[in-house]
Amino acid sequence: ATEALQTVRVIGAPTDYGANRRGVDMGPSAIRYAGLAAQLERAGVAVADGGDVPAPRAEERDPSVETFAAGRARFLRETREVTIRVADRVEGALATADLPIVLGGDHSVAIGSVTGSARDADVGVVWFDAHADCNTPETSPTGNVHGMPLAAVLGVGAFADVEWATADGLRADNVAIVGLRDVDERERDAIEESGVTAFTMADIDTRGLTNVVDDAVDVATDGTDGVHVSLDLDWLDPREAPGVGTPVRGGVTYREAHSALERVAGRDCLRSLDLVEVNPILDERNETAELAAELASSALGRRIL
Ligand code: HAR
Ligand code: MN
Ligand code: MN
Ligand code: MN
Repeated sequence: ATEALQTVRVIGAPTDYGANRRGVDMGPSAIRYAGLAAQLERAGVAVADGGDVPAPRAEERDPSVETFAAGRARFLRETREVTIRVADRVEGALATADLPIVLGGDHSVAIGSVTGSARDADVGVVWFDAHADCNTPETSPTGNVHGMPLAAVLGVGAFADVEWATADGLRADNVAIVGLRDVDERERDAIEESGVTAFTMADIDTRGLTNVVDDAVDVATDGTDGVHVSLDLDWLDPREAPGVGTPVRGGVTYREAHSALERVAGRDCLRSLDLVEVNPILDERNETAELAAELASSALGRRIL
């Protein structure tokens, strides 16, 4: 008998509430246009695209600052609406043994993918990003929720009381951030406090990418049922990935990025995946969206030989 193909379920989340710069809401279209389905098929999986979750345009809404005892979070109401929709779709995909890929959108959409992935399972998270995304409404210098999703899912700071944002089956012990090079002053304490494992670009320089990624996957697989990988395209160097909301020089190369996701595929632990922060307005001929599609193919185990 022939083995049934794994189906990947594509879930678009066209938001930019979490960011200052308009444009990442066009990420899902750009990544699809870049050939996501064809790239995934190269990895030997079947693709089911369920379209985008409804996401109101930022202009239609008041960016009213949510009232926390201390601090602020812009568009938190809209983020909540989208989070719940994304989480429901991710949960639905997993319930039929499909592998969900969430296309952002700004990185706040990961609150939905992680909470959805961790509803009925113990999950680990590998977070590829230039940024730690561990701000809380109290520590954020901007109030932008895309700088907060990891703190949110872990229930750090003011998020302790925000039920919809907290991931049930996730422990900080199983979270690894890889590629840090832009961390805010007060965010350092939040990282420390949260107990996540954080690898900087300097760790990659010193130990090499494959060692660091292997360690990150060890952290995320320890005692868990599977791993959620959140890929912020600003993880890569802006020379490779110019079309992102908040580029930071000194990121990983094209080859290192593929290598990282190939390592993940080799561990056979992938449960759900985000491709976020692609900004087509700032991109060059859609190359960053193409990169996102290619990297998804590597994460799904595209074979070379
Ligand atoms: N740390 C900054 C803030 O909190 C920048 C946010 C990060 N930008 C992202 N997320 N693209 O990875 O506002
Ligand atoms: Mn991010
Ligand atoms: Mn980032
Ligand atoms: Mn809950």
